[in-house]
Amino acid sequence: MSRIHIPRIDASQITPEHIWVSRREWLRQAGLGALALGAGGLLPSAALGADSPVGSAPGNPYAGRPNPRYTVNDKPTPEKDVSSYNNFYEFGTGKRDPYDHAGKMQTQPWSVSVEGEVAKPRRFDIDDLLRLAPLEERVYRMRCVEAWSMVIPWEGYSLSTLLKQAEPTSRAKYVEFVTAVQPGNMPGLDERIIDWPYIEGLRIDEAMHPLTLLVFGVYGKRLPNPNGAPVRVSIPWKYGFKSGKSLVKIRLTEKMPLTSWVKIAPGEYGFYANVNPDVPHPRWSQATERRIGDGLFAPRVKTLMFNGYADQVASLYSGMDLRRYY
Ligand SMILES: Nc1nc2c(c(=O)[nH]1)N[C@H]1C(S)=C(S)[C@@H](COP(=O)(O)O)O[C@H]1N2
Ligand SMILES: [Mo]
Repeated sequence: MSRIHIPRIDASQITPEHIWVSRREWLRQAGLGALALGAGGLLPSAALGADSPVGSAPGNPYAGRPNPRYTVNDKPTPEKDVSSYNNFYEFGTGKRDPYDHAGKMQTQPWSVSVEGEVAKPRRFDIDDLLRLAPLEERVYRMRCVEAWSMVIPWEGYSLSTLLKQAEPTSRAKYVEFVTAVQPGNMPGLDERIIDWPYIEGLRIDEAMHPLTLLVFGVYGKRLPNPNGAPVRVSIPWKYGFKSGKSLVKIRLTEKMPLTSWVKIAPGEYGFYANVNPDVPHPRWSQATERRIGDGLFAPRVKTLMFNGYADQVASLYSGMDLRRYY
């Protein structure tokens, strides 16, 4: 294992906590903005349904403020494809299985514990998490290891915001993501492909990178169950399998976690799993991808190094042999 690179964070990327507008204040401003423009972008809170975590707040709690710094210009994938063409093996291995079966997953109440190498271990319920910071809308590319891709407008905030709350110790070198297991509600658990729960992980500097997003919504709405309700991560420069859905635990560790796909097939899936058109999967090329929603006859798209995020993340891997650390 090569040495750990400490991320360089320039001051402009750090938002001091005292200048965060409170979530309620942001919602108020968003509401006034929409009224001033005459836009009909706000949903009555009743329309959010009984499971709306902040149902009493005015406006739509999932309409994050667009963050152009972390938004790509590609045309977003149609909303119906984002939730109906998917991988979520807890519900089966078919691309439509999550859409057909994830409705039974219980997402309320829900909490996420942050533990391990932290000074302040804590369990956050969903309301706590939503109150931590205003949501941003970021349109991210998503590239599955199976060579299909999407462009998804997520609503969330940087995972670093949450991790800082727990105060990682100097021994925290990795972050492990543990996702939900609900026997009875997840028909895919019977297929014993994965030793449940589904586990993923990042190096600490990857986890603290501002692009690594803790996601609560998509398309301005609460996350649908097939996309990992009520909270998941999105790491846009890595293959989709790194982005664990329906998180229940985040554990900071000194040792590299043994992640689900590395455990199943270490010769095919590495811990890093950075999108890399130059390193083929042993059984297929990673040079191009099929954009879901473009139609079956649309030309394939060239896959970009780090999924197009090289300017932002390549420095995390300087000096590493990316053929070896795939
Ligand atoms: N818990 C869990 N998370 C998961 C998976 C899974 O099977 N279980 N599949 C991964 C894979 S392979 C992909 S491509 C993405 C797909 O979901 P998304 O389109 O909502 O990002 O979820 C990832 N996260
Ligand atoms: Mo995937």
